[in-house]
Amino acid sequence: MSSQYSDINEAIWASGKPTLEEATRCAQEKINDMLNISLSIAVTGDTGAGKSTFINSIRNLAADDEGAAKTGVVETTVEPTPYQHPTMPGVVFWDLPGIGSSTFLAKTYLKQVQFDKYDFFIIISSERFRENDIMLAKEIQKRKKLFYFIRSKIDNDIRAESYKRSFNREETLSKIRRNCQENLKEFKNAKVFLINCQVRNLSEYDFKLLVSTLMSELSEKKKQALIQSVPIHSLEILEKKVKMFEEAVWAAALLSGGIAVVPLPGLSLACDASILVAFFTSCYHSFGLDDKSLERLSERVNKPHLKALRKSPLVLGLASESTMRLQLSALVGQSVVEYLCSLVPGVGSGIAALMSFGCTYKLLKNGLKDLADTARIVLREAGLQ
Ligand SMILES: Nc1nc2c(ncn2[C@@H]2O[C@H](COP(=O)(O)OP(=O)(O)O)[C@@H](O)[C@H]2O)c(=O)[nH]1
Ligand SMILES: [Mg+2]
Repeated sequence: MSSQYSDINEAIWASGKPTLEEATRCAQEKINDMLNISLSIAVTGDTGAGKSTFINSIRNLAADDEGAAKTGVVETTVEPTPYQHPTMPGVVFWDLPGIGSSTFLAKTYLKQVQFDKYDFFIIISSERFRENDIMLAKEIQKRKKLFYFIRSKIDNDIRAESYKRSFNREETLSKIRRNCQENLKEFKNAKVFLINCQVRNLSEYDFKLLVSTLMSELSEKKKQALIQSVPIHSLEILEKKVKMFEEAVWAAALLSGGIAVVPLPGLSLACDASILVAFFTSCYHSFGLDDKSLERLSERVNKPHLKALRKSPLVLGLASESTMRLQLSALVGQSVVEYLCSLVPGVGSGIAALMSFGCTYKLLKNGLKDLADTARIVLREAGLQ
């Protein structure tokens, strides 16, 4: 009995909430947000601006990868086309062909594309933003939605300028930035990001800034979805992901450790062990540790040995979803926990018999560290630190 009490106290302490009820409520919200992510991003701009290229890159796909949007083609319709994230189907990028000629009013356009279903808009241009882009942004603003401008193909500008004797990279970038701001002066705080949309080079200019700006402006729920799904192009982005999962460990432990008060309606998670599996699976995909992501990364950075890096038992256990599913169908409840315990270092096999907040907390923490360390090694070997 006393260990049950100390367990509850430990969970309440970890949550930072005053009571178990509040801690449970907060944990359910957090885990629900984390495991049922949904994000709809509208990407618009003129033909040739780089929409399809950007959509592929942010899904970590090259133009010729399976499921990639076709690039270099002229759109003939204003029908929005959805592109799902390869491992997170709740994250959808919508390719919205530009408004086109000025005969199309921004209002009509927004209605036609059902603007309400998007969490925010990205307006891409490879040159000056046109009157139509500006009109569209104003209409989006009136509807109190977020919008961001991307000035694409920055690599081309830099290359063109680099032949000049007086070339200075930073100055050139500042000049383009100033021009964009001037071009968009109707908006007090227009946010313009200079981007090379191609997948190999996505991280070169303002992509990190775009991610951190979105992180600071989106709601907690959408922030979770964004940071989970965004491709890892730098250690900074990986660490943001790790931190997000670290902050959810107490919540997952509380919900799966058998001490949570009666679940609130709407929580779609059925059994305790499934939270643990779902947590690790989310980390695994978010850190880009699945075979396909590793393969694409090794091609992108031209380092074939990445695929052959030694993987920890937990990574291998999560590697084949079918294996995991098999394990799950053959095992239930405690056995799944026992199986996970056998994959995670420093947890010990007898722990499953004592399932409690403290034990699940340790299992989740150590497992997360194992996956994060693997991702850090991959990044270092890929030369992306
Ligand atoms: N160098 C460079 N080329 C780009 C960039 N973005 C797109 N492109 C190229 O521009 C062309 C048009 O891009 P696409 O994504 O099809 O434009 P969309 O019509 O807006 O979807 C393609 O050949 C892309 O490879 C970029 O940032 N840098
Ligand atoms: Mg396109």
